[in-house]
Amino acid sequence: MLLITCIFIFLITIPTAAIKRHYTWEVTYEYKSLDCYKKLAVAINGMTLGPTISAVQGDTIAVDVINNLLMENVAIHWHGIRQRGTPWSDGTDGVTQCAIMPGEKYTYTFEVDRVGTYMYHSHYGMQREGGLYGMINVSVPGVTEPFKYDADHGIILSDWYHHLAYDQSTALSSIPFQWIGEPQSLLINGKGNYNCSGLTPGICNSTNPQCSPSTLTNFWTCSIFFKNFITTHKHGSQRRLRIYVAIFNYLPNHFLQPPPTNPPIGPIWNDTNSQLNQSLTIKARKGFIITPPRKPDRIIVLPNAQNTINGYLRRSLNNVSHTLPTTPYLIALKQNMSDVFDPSPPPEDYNSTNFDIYTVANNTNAISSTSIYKLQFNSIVDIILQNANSMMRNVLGYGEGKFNLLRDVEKYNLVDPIMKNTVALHPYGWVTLRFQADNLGVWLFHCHIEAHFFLGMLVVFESNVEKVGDIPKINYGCGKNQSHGLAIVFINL
Ligand SMILES: *[C@@H]1O[C@H](CO)[C@@H](O)[C@H](O)[C@H]1NC(C)=O
Ligand SMILES: *[C@@H]1O[C@H](CO)[C@@H](O)[C@H](O)[C@H]1NC(C)=O
Ligand SMILES: *[C@@H]1O[C@H](CO)[C@@H](O)[C@H](O)[C@H]1NC(C)=O
Ligand SMILES: *[C@@H]1O[C@H](CO)[C@@H](O)[C@H](O)[C@H]1NC(C)=O
Ligand SMILES: *[C@@H]1O[C@H](CO)[C@@H](O)[C@H](O)[C@H]1NC(C)=O
Ligand SMILES: *[C@@H]1O[C@H](CO)[C@@H](O)[C@H](O)[C@H]1NC(C)=O
Ligand SMILES: *[C@@H]1O[C@H](CO)[C@@H](O)[C@H](O)[C@H]1NC(C)=O
Ligand SMILES: *[C@@H]1O[C@H](CO)[C@@H](O)[C@H](O)[C@H]1NC(C)=O
Ligand SMILES: *[C@@H]1O[C@H](CO)[C@@H](O)[C@H](O)[C@H]1NC(C)=O
Ligand SMILES: *[C@@H]1O[C@H](CO)[C@@H](O)[C@H](O)[C@H]1NC(C)=O
Ligand SMILES: [Cu+2]
Repeated sequence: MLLITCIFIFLITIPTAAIKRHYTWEVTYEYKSLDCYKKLAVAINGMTLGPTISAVQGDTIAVDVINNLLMENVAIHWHGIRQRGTPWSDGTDGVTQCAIMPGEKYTYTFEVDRVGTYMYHSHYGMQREGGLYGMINVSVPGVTEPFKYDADHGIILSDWYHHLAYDQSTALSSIPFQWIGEPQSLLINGKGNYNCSGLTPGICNSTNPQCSPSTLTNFWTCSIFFKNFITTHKHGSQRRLRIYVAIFNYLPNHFLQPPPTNPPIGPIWNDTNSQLNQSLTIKARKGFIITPPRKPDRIIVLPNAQNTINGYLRRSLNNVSHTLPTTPYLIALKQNMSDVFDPSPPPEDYNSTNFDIYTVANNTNAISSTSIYKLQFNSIVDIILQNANSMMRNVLGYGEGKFNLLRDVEKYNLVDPIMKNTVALHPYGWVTLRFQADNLGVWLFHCHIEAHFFLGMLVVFESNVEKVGDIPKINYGCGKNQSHGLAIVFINL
């Protein structure tokens, strides 16, 4: 289980001359050996990991995405970017836009209005697992940061499976359900190292320069330490563990030399309490605190579970497994279409009296729905996640065990909570997020484990779409707004 977490540092805004940065990205499939094992990867201008977008706060980013995948759509989400005034550029297939079809071009235009380190990634099917992701670095020049450091390196970690995203999505939507297992590698900045022993060098070549560690020294400039990456996945009642080893080499130590000191022994992988303690120690720095609103107007409780729907194994929040409509919500809501999604409100609470989080019933039936949470403009919303996962929110509290509204609200940190766009939810734990619904549009809120998202572990929030400006016509074109032009059919005579 890998969580990619972005950490934000808030700095005083200094007005600078904002510029427009224009990029042209061609998306293709290429054979890559990112962990030494050769497989198809999605590339942007030939690169997997994609290019880093470096910008200054206030800049406008315009990315022309050309889909040259031939047989597959694309949509790119800019994770952590608020998209104020440009909700159509959020890049979520089925929510804000019709995915970009092969051979087509779509231009994402948005402002990077806050400093920070962000990422972008595909939001079409399970394509992110295919390698479509990269970093966004938004800086503010001329501001002295409250930390002293010699260098600033961006690090992006990701799962890497040797099976294609198609294999994975087919396995996950089969009867009987086939779990995709743990990733074969974890990549650090798009590089990893798989054990090629027993495989032919044509398939797995441990000296391929595309994989680590041979190229890591180009990028790390400072002793070696080894880091164990641990992923766990709770599936049914089994818990599986895998340890990945990655190497960061710090010069002047030669990268083939062992580290001069032993790596520190961290807490064991399943020591939930120390993970919880770590989450609790992270607070906003004095002088950079964004005080959360005192009270919520609405509380939405989202317990998560694994359920069955018509024999298919699904993931649910509050016994609802979400399915996306063929017409994107933004388009449907803007045009007042009444027959695109289920208009009834999804559940926002549940009877927790006898709900035992430690022995949740196995695969009970759930419903599949397209219903969404409509948020009143500017209202303050609390989301309580009960052992679930994954947006820019004040993180008020973490806890272990079952969330108890009367007891646990007292524990909220209303003084110096941090803002996050991705949050770790600890096993059998809960987390409360608070935000103001002041961003017009339709927003996807979901588990950031691609397979869980694929299985329906998502909800959709709407904030007054009628106030949203004109949506670019290119966002239309699917579902109810499918072009009624001639379909091109190839007939083999
Ligand atoms: C972000 O950009 C700034 C300004 O160019 C640079 O100093 C910094 O090292 C970059 N950070 C990362 C993580 O790339
Ligand atoms: C690679 O796999 C082989 C065969 O399974 C094993 O003998 C060897 O120890 C492994 N190497 C590493 C570095 O784990
Ligand atoms: C493995 O990679 C090395 C370095 O790129 C290359 O010289 C060698 O020919 C490759 N071996 C095979 C069998 O492809
Ligand atoms: C944690 O994992 C270790 C194996 O890595 C196991 O021996 C231990 O029982 C586990 N502890 C708990 C509380 O699950
Ligand atoms: C977590 O923090 C609590 C309170 O500070 C402490 O009693 C406990 O020992 C810590 N647990 C771990 C595993 O670090
Ligand atoms: C989901 O449904 C099952 C079976 O009806 C029930 O036991 C469970 O409490 C429900 N869970 C939630 C969160 O409502
Ligand atoms: C949708 O409904 C709103 C509010 O009732 C109205 O202002 C708007 O013109 C309608 N839009 C369309 C496309 O019908
Ligand atoms: C919640 O469940 C308990 C135990 O089954 C029951 O006594 C109580 O009436 C339920 N509360 C509501 C509001 O349905
Ligand atoms: C779920 O299924 C497993 C394996 O079949 C069983 O051991 C466990 O007791 C079940 N849990 C519940 C709450 O029914
Ligand atoms: C989308 O489809 C609806 C219903 O068919 C139609 O009324 C509307 O004009 C279409 N909008 C666009 C931009 O094509
Ligand atoms: Cu994301």
